This record gives sequence, structure tokens and C-alpha cells, in this order.
Amino acid sequence: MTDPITSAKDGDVLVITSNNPPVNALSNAVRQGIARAVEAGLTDDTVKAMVIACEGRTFFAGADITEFGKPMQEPSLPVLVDAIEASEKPIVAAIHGTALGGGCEIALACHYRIAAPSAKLGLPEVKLGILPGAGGTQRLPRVAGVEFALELATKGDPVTAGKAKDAGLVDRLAGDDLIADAVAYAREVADARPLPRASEGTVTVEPGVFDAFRKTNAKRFRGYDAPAEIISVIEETASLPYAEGVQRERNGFMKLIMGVQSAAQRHIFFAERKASKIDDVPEDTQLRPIRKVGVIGAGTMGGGISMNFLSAGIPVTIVEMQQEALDRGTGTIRKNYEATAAKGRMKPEQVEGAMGLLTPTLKMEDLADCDLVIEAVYEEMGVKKSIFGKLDTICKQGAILASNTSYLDVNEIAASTSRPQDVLGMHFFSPANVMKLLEVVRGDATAPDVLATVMDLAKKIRKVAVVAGVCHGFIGNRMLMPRQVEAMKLLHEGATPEQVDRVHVEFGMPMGPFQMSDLAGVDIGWHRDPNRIENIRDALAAEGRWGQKKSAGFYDYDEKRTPSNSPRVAEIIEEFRQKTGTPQHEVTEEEIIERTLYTMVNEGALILEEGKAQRASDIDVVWIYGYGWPPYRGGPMFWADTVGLKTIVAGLEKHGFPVAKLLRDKAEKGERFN
Ligand code: 3H9
Repeated sequence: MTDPITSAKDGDVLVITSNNPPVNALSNAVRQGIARAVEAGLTDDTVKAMVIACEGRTFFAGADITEFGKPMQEPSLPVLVDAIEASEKPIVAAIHGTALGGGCEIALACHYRIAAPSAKLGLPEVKLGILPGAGGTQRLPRVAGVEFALELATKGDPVTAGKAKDAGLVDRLAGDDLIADAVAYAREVADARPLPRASEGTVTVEPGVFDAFRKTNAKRFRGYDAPAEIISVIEETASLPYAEGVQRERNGFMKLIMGVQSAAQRHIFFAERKASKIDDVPEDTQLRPIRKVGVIGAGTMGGGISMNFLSAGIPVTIVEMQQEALDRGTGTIRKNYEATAAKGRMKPEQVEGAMGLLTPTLKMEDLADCDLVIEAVYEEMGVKKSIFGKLDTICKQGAILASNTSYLDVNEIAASTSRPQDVLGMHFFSPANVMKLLEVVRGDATAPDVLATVMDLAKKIRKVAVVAGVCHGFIGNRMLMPRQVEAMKLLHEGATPEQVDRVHVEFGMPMGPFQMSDLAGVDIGWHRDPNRIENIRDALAAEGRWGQKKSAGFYDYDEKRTPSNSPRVAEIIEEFRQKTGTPQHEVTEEEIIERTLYTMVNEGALILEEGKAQRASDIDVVWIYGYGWPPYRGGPMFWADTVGLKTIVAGLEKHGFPVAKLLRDKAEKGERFN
């Protein structure tokens, strides 16, 4: 194997360069190479200073996550960073791309840091359920202050080089030639002593900072182990010398990396990347160019879908049937952009730029030159088939025709055209401009290049896309069904909506099944006959308790939409229990979990068995990005692995549910889904 580290002398400056594509992860070979090169620089009398830089698209993006859990070869990253800092000759980090995690820690250990203005720096370890374990919790507060360090290390989002410079994390911004500027910088500081060593600094901290930070972010950090541990490490070590502080950091790192949460979050990191790969479609498949997109329907969904493309600089033609609806739709898009600008997350000219790419029209014929058309009208097969029939006559050959259906049979929709190979489902989640998930539904006839094009496009509009097969509700909504059905049955048998929801929220979901019904609309899918009352939902809907929009659903809501338990709902439930004579029992938390979550896992197993998802980890990605499943539990299938598949099977059997063959087989063989 070729050495990923090379060194070259530029006069009296040794430039040490890493070339370990794709992201210069700090693998065993990279760490060993850097240690060797620094050592060589120290022993070479003609070298007065050194530069550490990277080739390719980025500075070190962190420790090599694939090496976690494997035997560690020396030098470990903590040892390497200390060796860099201990160098008697100045070392300059030349940063481009993303200096993340261990990469940022290498930069912190260097005596000077120069960055390309486009570079970003960050400590994303928290997103992998761990903490910066190579001195990051110690050097960063010393260099850039406690508050900056807390932000960076507990939230994991990188900052621009400019912001890093303002905070003291970067010393200089480079011009057009980073390496030349870094070499010049190294030469400039070659004789300056003492060397600035981050570990030798002190931490100044105002009283109350840590508690205030915990309080402000309590909601965001709820359920996660890593942010709490990071805050504690920085707090407990603020007044300690580096050597002691770094020991506390090490202990915290080891505790977190051995935990289930970190395993779950690392699983999600790789699952997300794997999801974009289509098993039977080669990676080099020729893609169709998508220069212009058409969206049919300017309602909430159509508007949100359009925004994804406008924000990515792709022109959109949006079609409605009535001028009023069209105006309302485009007005909402503008309002959303302006709200983003008001929060400072967009410049006014960017708002105008995005709006300038939007062409509203009442004529379907205007979609003739679109490369992709997404239909986002209401869920009725007849309507969808008629639209696709029309699109077939209007759209140019080779255009991709997509439906945003959340349940319907994409094969049947495709059959209403003469080009089923160009048809697929693009199931966006509401609000479509915000939610990261895109289920890409592959019809029986969908051409491989159509699928590959849409998966690639998903990345451009910053979505996490998962391929699903045609079945009722695809992956996400199909798994939601047993959960909602069981939640409702539990009400009949003695549980309250508050109790079921509380168990789900404590599990880590953003909301429980009944809170979700109230948000989505209790009337969704209701038959609309107030005299036909067959279940509790019918009774609520008949009384106009349609959820948050009516200030009444499974809960009562005040004008700020704060929920409270509803005595009327309790009455309705009681009436139903009596009417149906359903035997009552005390419903435990365990039963709620088994009946509403184990059944989801079982449905996931059926989906896999039927080949409607490519892999278990895809199902996990759907639930994390589409429904807010807590990442620290790794998605339903990963979570099932941690519970133990035998336990899941036993729980299902206890309540008389049929068990999916795949689940039973895996349980019997002692296997896992992931
Ligand atoms: C750490 O540093 C711990 C230390 O504090 C202490 C240690 C003691 N390792 O995302 P992409 C792969 S923890 C191994 O599609 P992009 C990735 O799987 C680390 N592999 O590219 C993918 O492989 P494939 C802290 C990695 O341009 C390929 O590279 N650092 C790593 O959209 C391309 O990735 C992080 O958490 C890695 N560290 O985004 C940073 N990173 O092609 C994690 C990536 O086979 N990385 N791969 O699917 C990222 O955030 C993004 O990859 C990055 C590039 C922004 C760098």
C-alpha cells in the first residue's frame, strides 16, 4: 500500500501532505505517516518549520470511523496530537474543505492555523454519540473560549473559517494559494518563541455558563448521552491543567464509545450513506439531465416541494387549476422565504433569486419542456391517473414523471401512461421544504437510469433518499399503520391518549400517536358521515374534533396550541368501551411498547421479506429522517437488535400477533437485522 503521507521541502519549510481519499480520515496509516514525517522534520537541521496539509477535497475529516472497535495501532490520535504540539519547531495547519473532529483536533495541536476562506471547522463527534477524544474538549476552550467550545462540541455543526477566525480557532485566512500562504506563514514564525501551545493556555469562564447552556438546550439534548457528557467534561476540567483534563476527556470518550447510543448513531451515519446506493443499478449509470422541474399542485405539499428545487437553483413551473389557488400557493412560497430571510438565514437577493426561478401557470401544457414533473395533488387514484394520462400527451420524451403519493399504487399510476419506465414515486414528507426524507418509489417498470437520476437529484436538493418498493404506504406509512391501530385499540382496553403518547415521547419520539393525529388532522381519511360512528376516531370527527386546526382533537388546545387533557374525549372513550363491551385491563408501559413498537418492527421485517426495502438500515433511515425516531436508538430495526429479536418475537406472541417469518428465523438463529 502506498504511504498516504508525503513530505517535501520548500526551502527551510517541510510540507507534510496527506492523501487519503475520499476525506483524509485519520486512519492508522495516516497517523503513523504524520508521526514519522514530524519526527523527520525535527531531526533535519535544514528544516526550521513545518506545514501539515491535505490533498483532495478536504483537510482531515476526523478519525477513521471504520476503525472504531478494531484494535488501535500506535500512535493513537491523542498521542499524535500531543506529539505535534510538543514539536520544538513551529507547525502550521493549512486547512481547506472541512477540518472535522480529529482533523480539527490536529489543527488545534498545531501552533498556527491558516484556512482557506471556504473552509469549515467543527467537532461533529456528538453526532456519532461520542465526544472529541483527542484533546478537543481541552484545547478549544483554551483557544476560543468556553461558550464557543460548548456550541461547537455539543451541537456538532461546523463553522465557517471566518467565524472560526473571529473566535480565535483560526489565526489567518489564506488568499488564493493556501499552501504558498501556509509556507510563507511558517517561514514568518520560524524563529518566534515561545511557541503558542493551546494546551498551555488557561480557561476563563463566567459563573453560571454551564447551567445556562444546559437549560437553553434542554429540549434539543433530551435523551442524548453525549451532549451532557461533553458539557460535564468541559465544566469539570475548566480549572484543571491540560494533563488532568485530557484524562477526564479520555474517560468520557471511552464511556460513550462503549455505549448503545454511539453504536446507534454510528450505524445511522453509515446507513444514510448506504441508502443512496441501489443494489442492482451500477454506480456509473448515465443520468438524465434535470434542468427544469414541473410541480402540479400549489398546495402545502406542492409549494414545499417546489422550494427544494428553487433553493437549489433549479427552475420550477408550478401548475394549479384556479388563479386564486395559484396566487395563494406562490404567496406562501414567498412568505416562507421571507421568514427565512427575516431570521438572517437568507439574503433578500437570494429570496428574489429563488422567486425569479418560479413560473406559475394554469396550463398543464407549460410542462412540455420540463425534465421532471412531480404531481402533488390529493390522494385519489382516479385524479392521479387522469393527470398522468395528460402528462403522457404533454411531456417531452425522456421526461421523468413522478407522483408524490403517500400510499397509492405507483404501478397503476404508471400504467395510465404509455411510458411506465419513466414513472416513479417521489414521496416527500411534510413540511416538504424542511423534512430530510424522500422515499423514492420504484415501480415494476421504472428504468434504472430514472431511479439513479432521482436518487442523485435528491442529494442536490439536500434530501436523504431511500428506495422503496410499491406497497400500501411504502416503508414509512406502512409501518405507521400497525402502530396507530394498536394505539387506538389500547384506548378501548383501558389506556388514555396521554398515557400512550407519554410512553412514546419518553422513548424519544417527537410526539406520540394521538399527538400526531391531532397535528395531521383527525379527519384525514374519515368517511365524512357524522352519523356513521364505528370507532373513537369517528366519534371525534363527527363532533368536529379534527385536531389542532379546530383546537380540539384527542386533546383540547388553547389559542397558543398548548394541549390539555380533554374531559370530553375521556367521555367519548368511556362511551365506546361500554358500547362495545371491551374488557378493560390496566395497560402498562411495557404493553404499550410491545403493541405499538414491536408491531412496527414486525411490519419492517415483512417489508424486508417482500423486498420492498433494500436493507434493514434503509428502514432505519426512513424512520429517523421522516418521523423523528430518536437517532440515539438507531431506527426501529437497529433498536430491535438492541432489544434482542427473541424478546421482540416473545412480546409479539404474548399479544397474539402473527410473527414475520424473517423475524422469527433471525431470532431463532441469533441473528440481527443490522
Ligand atoms: C473523531 O474524529 C473522533 C476523535 O475526536 C477522537 C478519536 C480518538 N471515517 O459523507 P460523504 C466516508 S470521530 C471513515 O458521502 P461528503 C463516508 O462513509 C469523526 N469514513 O461525503 C463515505 O464513504 P462511501 C469525526 C468516512 O462530501 C465517503 O467517506 N468526523 C469518514 O458528502 C464520503 O463521505 C466526522 O464525523 C470518517 N471520518 O461529506 C465527519 N467521513 O463513499 C464525518 C466520511 O463508501 N464525515 N467517510 O459511502 C462527514 O461529515 C462527511 O463525510 C464530510 C464529507 C463532510 C467530511
